[in-house]
Amino acid sequence: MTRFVDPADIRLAFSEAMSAMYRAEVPLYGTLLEIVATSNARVLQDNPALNERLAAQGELDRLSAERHGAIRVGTPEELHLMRRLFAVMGMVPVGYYDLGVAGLPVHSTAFRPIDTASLNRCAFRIFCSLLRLELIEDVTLRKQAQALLARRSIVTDGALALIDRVEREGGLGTEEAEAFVLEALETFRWHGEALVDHATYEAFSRAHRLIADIVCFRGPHINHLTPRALDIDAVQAEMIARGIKAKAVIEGPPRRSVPILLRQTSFQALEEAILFRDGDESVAGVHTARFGEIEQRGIALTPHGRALYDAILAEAEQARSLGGKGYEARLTEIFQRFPDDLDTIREQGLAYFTYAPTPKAAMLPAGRQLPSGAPDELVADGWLEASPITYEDFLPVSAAGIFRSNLADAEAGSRAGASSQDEFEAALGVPCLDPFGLYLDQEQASLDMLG
Ligand code: OOG
Ligand code: NI
Repeated sequence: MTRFVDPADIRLAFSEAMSAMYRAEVPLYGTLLEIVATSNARVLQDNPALNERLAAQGELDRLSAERHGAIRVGTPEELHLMRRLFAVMGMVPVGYYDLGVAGLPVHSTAFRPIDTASLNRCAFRIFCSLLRLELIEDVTLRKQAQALLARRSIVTDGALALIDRVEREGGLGTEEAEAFVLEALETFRWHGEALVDHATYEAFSRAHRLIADIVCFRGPHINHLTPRALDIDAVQAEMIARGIKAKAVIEGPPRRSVPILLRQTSFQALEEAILFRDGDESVAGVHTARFGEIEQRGIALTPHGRALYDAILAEAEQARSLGGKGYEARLTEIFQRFPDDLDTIREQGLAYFTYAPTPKAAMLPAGRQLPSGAPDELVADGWLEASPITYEDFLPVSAAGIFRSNLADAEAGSRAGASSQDEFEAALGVPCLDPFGLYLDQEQASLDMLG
């Protein structure tokens, strides 16, 4: 029997190759990685218990490694191709994010691993957005966009052949996996030459800067990578201290003793030199697309917890105009309504946990079962230990904030056509998995193990 390389190992090699490519192309991103590594090391030094826990979970080695990146594609066919390409690395679409409601002409999913062992091996995911061409109002411009997109092919022939092979045979051998990583990398490379002349670029830019970014280039260049920060506030402060243009506010919940969901911030997209084609001539210009981001993840919330989070955030939204410090203070104040200790969060059914027997339960004589009762009672009586499940997905309001801060002018307002998850999934060829369902399965699987 042929031995196939574990898709998680292909993903790991791919994420490392992407990181090296991005550091070479965007030196400021390398600086961000250094700041994160230094800050993470300091946190671990100050917090031996955390150090021990992460060591026990095998998380120290890849602590500061990238957790996600993002791309934007132009057509349903391109989205479909991305689904096939990421499947080779064990990444499947999870979640549907409609960014139309935030005034952005895209909708998105995240390609990610879903089982715990695979996530632990390499948690790398790709946030992938699809342009909604129907939201370009100007018909001529829309037709021009369609024509440009129809002409490009974003995956190399080599990558396509290997994707076909995985679909036919079930996997890749070592050499093929190595070849796949190199070929796949080409799709996400930066192109310093636009496909269009400067006037066309400007016309797309005026319609929306995202449209220009997606339509005017040869492929879906990776627009950021995101390492994991143990103390996102410290990294944000250090970026500012070094004169790096960081976002004014950290997206997501405020700093708390029990981190929930996801906190994110970024340095703003850089202005980069681009050559535009004007007939036979090349004309120099600039484009802003690429940035660096950091993330800090907390516990995954149940629909009930998420509803509370969303309500609080909606209330805080009005305070955005207060800017950095004012917004943070207001956010912290409003978030008082969200319980900030693990027991209360669990008892109120706000978040997901896995359950395991305590040492007391392990000492029960052979054949004796745990007493019956709800997990909460068994935790209260010292039979079970509850551990928080980490949130592995994204947040639409936060994503919109990250998008906006990286588009030179912060366009707001709504472009909401009807939300079109059905169309998105038709293009993908598979449904987007429901994140809540995945966390619930994980919680249930831990309970089923108790027998
Ligand atoms: C994606 C922005 C969203 C996140 O982490 O929420 C995102 C993009 O700019 O293409 O990456
Ligand atoms: Ni991101």
